[in-house]
Amino acid sequence: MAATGRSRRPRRDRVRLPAMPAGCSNRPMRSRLAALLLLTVPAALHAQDAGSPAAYLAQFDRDGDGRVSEAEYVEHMSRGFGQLDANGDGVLERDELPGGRGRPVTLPDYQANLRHQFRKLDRDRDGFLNLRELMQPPQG
Ligand SMILES: [Ca+2]
Ligand SMILES: [Ca+2]
Repeated sequence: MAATGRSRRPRRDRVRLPAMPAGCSNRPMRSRLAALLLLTVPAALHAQDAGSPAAYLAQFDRDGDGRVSEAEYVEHMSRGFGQLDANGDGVLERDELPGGRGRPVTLPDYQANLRHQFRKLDRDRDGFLNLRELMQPPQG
């Protein structure tokens, strides 16, 4: 192992968010992932609606410890799934997806993606999202 300051992360572990929702659809996997991300990304956007970042965090923070655990994150973000799942069958069909495109997404798929996103947001890897981590764009 090279003892340079920063180690290389395996590329395959990184999921890049499209800056624009449209655009990247060169592969089916891609567009599906893009659809998943579209469902889960707008955290920071919602926060502006919620009034303050702290109020936004409080929506996640069930146990009131001022930080968001993975379980809290997945639970809260999964509500969006329930809202989108108009017929309540646990699958987001194409017509239930934002933009009306992409492949069907099951709740386990969706939650796996949320966990993945949580790990990316948890910059200091303490297993919780603080306010700053929660509010950052889900990249890097
Ligand atoms: Ca908490
Ligand atoms: Ca953290």
